[in-house]
Amino acid sequence: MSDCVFCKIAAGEIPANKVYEDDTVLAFRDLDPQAPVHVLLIPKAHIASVAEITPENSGVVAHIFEVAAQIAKELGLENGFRIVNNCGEDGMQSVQHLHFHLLGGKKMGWPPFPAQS
Ligand code: DGP
Repeated sequence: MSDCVFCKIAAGEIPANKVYEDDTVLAFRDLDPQAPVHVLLIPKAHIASVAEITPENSGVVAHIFEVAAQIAKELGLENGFRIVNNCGEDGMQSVQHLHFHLLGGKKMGWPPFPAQS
């Protein structure tokens, strides 16, 4: 997608602080970190969101989680971490290219959202 910022990062057209790359997956530091470790994992091929995952493209999602486990070890997150996906408007997704947030290096809170009536 020509106007997709994460497609541009995957293509090397926009710089990113990469922590992992292979033929199908890229991981890079979030520019607005919410934890001491905050890495985004994306498929290089454009998938808009979790809502667009199908039997045909879901293999890369499994691979993303394999990579996440590897990165977590490499970045010293032996005590645990959180993987977050925001999907769609209600999920507060701001970049319309599938991505998973790998967050760690501090004790997380739960629930992750303010209570509402
Ligand atoms: P989300 O709200 O789940 O769609 O998260 C999008 C994240 O992407 C947000 O934490 C900020 C990050 N982000 C947006 N643009 C860029 C960029 O150009 N470079 C990097 N490294 N991160 C970006």
